[in-house]
Amino acid sequence: MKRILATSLLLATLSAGTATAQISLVNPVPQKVTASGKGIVAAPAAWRVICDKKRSGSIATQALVKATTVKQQPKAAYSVTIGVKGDKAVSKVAKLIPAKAEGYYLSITDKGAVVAGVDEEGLYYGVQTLLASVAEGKLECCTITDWPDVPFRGTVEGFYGTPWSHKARLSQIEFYGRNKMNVYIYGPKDDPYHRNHWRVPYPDEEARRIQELNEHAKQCGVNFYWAIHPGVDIKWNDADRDALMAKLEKMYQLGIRSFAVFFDDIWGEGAKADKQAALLNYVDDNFIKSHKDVKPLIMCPTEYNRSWANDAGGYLRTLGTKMNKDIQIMWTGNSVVHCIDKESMEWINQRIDRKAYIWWNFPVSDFVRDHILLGPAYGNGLDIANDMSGFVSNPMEHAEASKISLYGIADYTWNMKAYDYKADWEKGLKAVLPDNYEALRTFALYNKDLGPNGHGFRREEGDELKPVADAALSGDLKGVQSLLGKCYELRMAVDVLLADNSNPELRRELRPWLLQGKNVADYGVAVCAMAANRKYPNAFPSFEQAYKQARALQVQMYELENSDVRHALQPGIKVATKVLLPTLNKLFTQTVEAYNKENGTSFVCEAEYNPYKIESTVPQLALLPVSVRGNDVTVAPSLEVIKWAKGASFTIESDRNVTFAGMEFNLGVPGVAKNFKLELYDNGVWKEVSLLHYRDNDPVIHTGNELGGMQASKLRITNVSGADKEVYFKNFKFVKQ
Ligand code: 14T
Repeated sequence: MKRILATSLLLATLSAGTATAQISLVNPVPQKVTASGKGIVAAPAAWRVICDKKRSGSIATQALVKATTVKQQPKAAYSVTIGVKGDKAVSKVAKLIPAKAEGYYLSITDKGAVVAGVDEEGLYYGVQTLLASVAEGKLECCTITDWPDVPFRGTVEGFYGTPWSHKARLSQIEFYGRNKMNVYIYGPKDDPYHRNHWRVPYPDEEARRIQELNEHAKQCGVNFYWAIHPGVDIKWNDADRDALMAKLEKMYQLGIRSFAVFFDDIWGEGAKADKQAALLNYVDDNFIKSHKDVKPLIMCPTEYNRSWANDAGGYLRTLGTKMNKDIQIMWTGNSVVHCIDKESMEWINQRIDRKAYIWWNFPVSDFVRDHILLGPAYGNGLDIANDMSGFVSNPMEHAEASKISLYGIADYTWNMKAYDYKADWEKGLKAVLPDNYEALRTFALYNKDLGPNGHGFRREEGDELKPVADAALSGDLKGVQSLLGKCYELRMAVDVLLADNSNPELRRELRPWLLQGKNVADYGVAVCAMAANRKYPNAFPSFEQAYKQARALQVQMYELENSDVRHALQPGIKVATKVLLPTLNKLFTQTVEAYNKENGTSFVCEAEYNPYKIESTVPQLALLPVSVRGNDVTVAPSLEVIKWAKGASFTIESDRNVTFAGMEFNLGVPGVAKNFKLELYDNGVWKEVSLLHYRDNDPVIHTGNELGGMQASKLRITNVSGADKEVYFKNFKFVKQ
């Protein structure tokens, strides 16, 4: 056994990056590159910038001046000539500039470079390409003609949960500029001045921060869109119309020049298409168009995806016909979380009579907070560039980790036909963590899928592992060895990342998943040792030793999920759930079963350790994770409207008897306690416990005093109203003694 371990250790190799041409460092992939002259030469240590006087203050010039890779020297031999079409400096190449918005022409030789933009944006992007291509001290002689496929590219900070920090936003914006994305829509659901208190102006400190973000965005060539979400309680009267105008005007005073209005995730009065259209036309005519320097208005409709669109109700067609054509309309696709294809673009564009502005709900993880999504951005059609007005991604609350897929979204939206998501992913990982790229790659391999979720959106994870998994499960010792190698590889990657100092923010975000990755890898080593021991019964560790360790790691995985490492409302830490962990669990179970059979023993062969199980005839509740923290047992909240059919129930079962101290839950609707029955199961009988609200307008449901001290192994809540009910599942908790 010792020998087996050593060999697999030696054989476990990490895939190393290969040396490639400099242009490969440029993101996004340029439209046209022609190699020329001397090929790859050493980058100059210094260069001098030549441009028309009026260009000296432009952001492209500033980006060159601020560059750390190559110094500015007025007498340097290497010249960088930059300008916008019409400038004297670039008159010689004027004809070579592509006639496409934000396009540029770039020529790099060993003597000098010329960057000529069709506009200021194009010039800025040409400079970004030049800077990226000298990043590693080399320079590739070539000419590039380049432009973006999609006019608006970037992100919408539109998720629920902890909004990004100010520092994270500054870093994001910088990243967008570098990767040629031009949109950041600020719309965090949990900013009170964006949504719940949309009428209230920002306090000074918050206003100053938004101003700083906006200024920074300008420097990075990014349009900072400030979004407002008035639908929660808007009245369709002059007072609220004026309140909206006043708030927008205030934001304009702060320097904001791009705006969005969101009507997502609301119902009732706020959700009426004709009212929304009339209001936005008013805003468009009297605010957006009256300021010459403001970008076209973006709106997010209430029916923002096909599965929610009630075609007969005519909501989308009303927006399409009544709303000014220059107002852009957002769209998430066939459902809330979905990839976009040609057919779905045609469907929506017909209805809204304009090109939809895609809001892609990836890599957002606010509905699967137990996962972190480090996989590539793939699945959208490569033939839909001309069908959309914009494409933004809704990312994770983990800003730094989101950059892996955002790097891909930058690439996809710039040059769709050339988008190769696998190659892009490798580049993205390098861009996010150049010093420890291999470790990040290995770890990311096990953090791609979302696990089962209400939106049914899944991602590939672990396909490359399947042959190894099958071999190991078939009892082939070589297969077990290879699986062991994978576990070591993961273990090593985790340790490297846990000590990485090159991107401390990324390390902080990944930490819970890294700690779980360590558990999974250690568990894998123990399970492989158990399996190997079936062939070499006298080797170290013995079956029983390895079994004991595997069991201990199952408990540790469970305990970590329920520890302080995660926020109470965001329980669970899941890693490698698609292939690796299920494989290890299967191998554990089959190995224990075989051992028990042969030896007449009765070691527990179930792999998953969780004392609580949910069962529910309300499908939306059946998959919610249960977590424990001290004496509190919590069920994760859901973001959805829950369709709770009459007679349907929700049951939590424990593997032992629990003594209850208290309980409360929130179905989001005041007064619904009377529609539900709570029962506890003890010794073969169900006993009812009363439910009540403390206040009329308070949705929280409490239990009667009789609960305290009761013992039970199951708890069941049933809709006894005699009718189907629509509720929420905002909070659910009981407390043990
Ligand atoms: F505005 C939209 F385009 C949109 O996607 N809205 C939200 C978004 O903020 C959130 O991050 C995303 C992923 O959870 O989905 C939307 O939120 C939902 C989706 C639901 F299905 C909220 C409640 C739901 F029931």
